Amino acid sequence: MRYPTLVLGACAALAIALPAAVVHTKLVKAEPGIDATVTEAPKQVRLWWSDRTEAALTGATLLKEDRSPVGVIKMAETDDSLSTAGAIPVALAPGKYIVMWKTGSRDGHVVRGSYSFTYTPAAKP
Ligand SMILES: [Cu+2]
Repeated sequence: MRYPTLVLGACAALAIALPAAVVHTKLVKAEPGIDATVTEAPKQVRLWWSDRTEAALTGATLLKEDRSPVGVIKMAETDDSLSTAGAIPVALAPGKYIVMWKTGSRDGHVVRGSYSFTYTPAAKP
C-alpha cells in the first residue's frame, strides 16, 4: 500500500492528533467589533478567543489605516476567561484603525492576526 507523500510541520502533525480548531486559538469576537463602525471613540480593545489564552502571550498594537502606529495595547485578563482587554493609550481621532493582535495557542505557537474598525463620530444636530 502506498501512502501519499506529505510534508508535515509540527503544527500539521498536531492537527492530526487534535481537531485543527482546537490546536490554534482564534479570535472569535472583538470590541470595537470586527469591521464595525463606532460613533464614540473607543477607550479599550477587548478580544474574545476560541480558547483560554495566556495574558502574558497576548498583546495588540493599534495602527492607523496607513499602518502608522498609534499605540501598544497591553492586554490583561478579564472576568471572562475567554477574553482579554486593554486600554487604548491615546484619544482616537476619527478614522479607520487596524488592531494587530497576537496570542499563544495551546500547542505553544504564537498566532497573529488583525482586524479593522472605523470610528466616525455621530453627526451633531
Ligand atoms: Cu501550531
